[in-house]
Amino acid sequence: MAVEMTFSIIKPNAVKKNAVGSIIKIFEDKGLKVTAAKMVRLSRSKCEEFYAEHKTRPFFGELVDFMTSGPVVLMCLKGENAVSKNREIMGATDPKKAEKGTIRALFGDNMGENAVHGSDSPVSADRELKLFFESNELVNP
Ligand code: FUP
Repeated sequence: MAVEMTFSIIKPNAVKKNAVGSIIKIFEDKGLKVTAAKMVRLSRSKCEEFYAEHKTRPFFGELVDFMTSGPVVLMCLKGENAVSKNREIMGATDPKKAEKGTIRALFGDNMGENAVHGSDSPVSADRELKLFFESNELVNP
């Protein structure tokens, strides 16, 4: 088992429904620690860079519209196997298919507005954390 850092976003629909605290509590109760966090409104260009791998997908425009529609919470989560643990805690991309008790089952509205993002691999986590945090913001607290 390795201690890892992963990148998490609480998406605009979850911020709008006042679920920031409830979502962070779930991460903490399951053993992940928030080691960096900021609430921001993403610019279109930063959001397009973040989701670059989906650029040619039909839902890309809608996804960027949604992710820039209101404030989001950007976080670094740390813990044993943080990348895969976070994916388990989040649940499946489609909230209708997400296991009971997962964040997406609890707070997701649909495939796009699915409450949270979480890095899908340690390599993605590294890229995504560097995109949104300075290295001095990620020093172990
Ligand atoms: P995930 O890793 O679970 O966030 O899912 P993906 O990387 O497959 O999708 C990235 C984002 O695109 C997700 F937030 C959901 C959104 N998406 C859609 O809006 N429609 C789709 O058909 C697939 C994904």
